[in-house]
Amino acid sequence: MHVEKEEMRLYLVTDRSWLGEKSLYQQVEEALKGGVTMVQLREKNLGEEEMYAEALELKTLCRKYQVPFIINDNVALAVKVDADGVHVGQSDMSPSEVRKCIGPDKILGVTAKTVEQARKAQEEGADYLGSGAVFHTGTKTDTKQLDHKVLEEICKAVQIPVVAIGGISADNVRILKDRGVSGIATVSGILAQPDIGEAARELRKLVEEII
Ligand code: TZP
Ligand code: MG
Repeated sequence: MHVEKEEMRLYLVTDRSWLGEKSLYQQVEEALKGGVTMVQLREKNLGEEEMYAEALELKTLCRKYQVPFIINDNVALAVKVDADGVHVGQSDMSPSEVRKCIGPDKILGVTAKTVEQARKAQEEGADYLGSGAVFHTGTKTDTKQLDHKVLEEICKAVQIPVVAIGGISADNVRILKDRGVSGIATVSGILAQPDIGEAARELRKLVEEII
């Protein structure tokens, strides 16, 4: 499915590291109220049944706010809960395989760190790309920083929207201006903040200013 560039402005990627007293559901709802335009469930250590229940709950929540709900890596789960799409990295199932499983109407997101990967992902049916890490991040330790010149080249090389990810906060988001991204994706820029709704509101405002 084609994804609108406006839907890619502020992409929340979940992480249970920052739960505190709140549930992930509560956190995601606060972020949605603050203006998040897309949500990705990214779970690395949850059992199958718990993940199914959580994915179903979050999908229903995102539908209420009319925001696309994407699942990281787990194509079978995405199909099972009828999520709006799947996001895969370079070492996950190939984009063309994922497309076969999810069909033409779902959103397919692919991580691309080079122009070559970006072009290939687009050819294989990706609807959007995630590129990073654009700044230092403590959230994903096995990722290298992406030169912003390369980010710009990736944006120029494809027609589909590109979101920048990695270490983005209200303090540095302006640095991404003029590189051609359609939006930003963040974990800690929203979920690690004391007021999640306010953090989302501020980031959304800043993103709109630089796009
Ligand atoms: N992919 C590249 S960087 C990253 C992912 C999933 C982590 C982003 O987390 P944060 O907290 O926004 O730096
Ligand atoms: Mg992955």
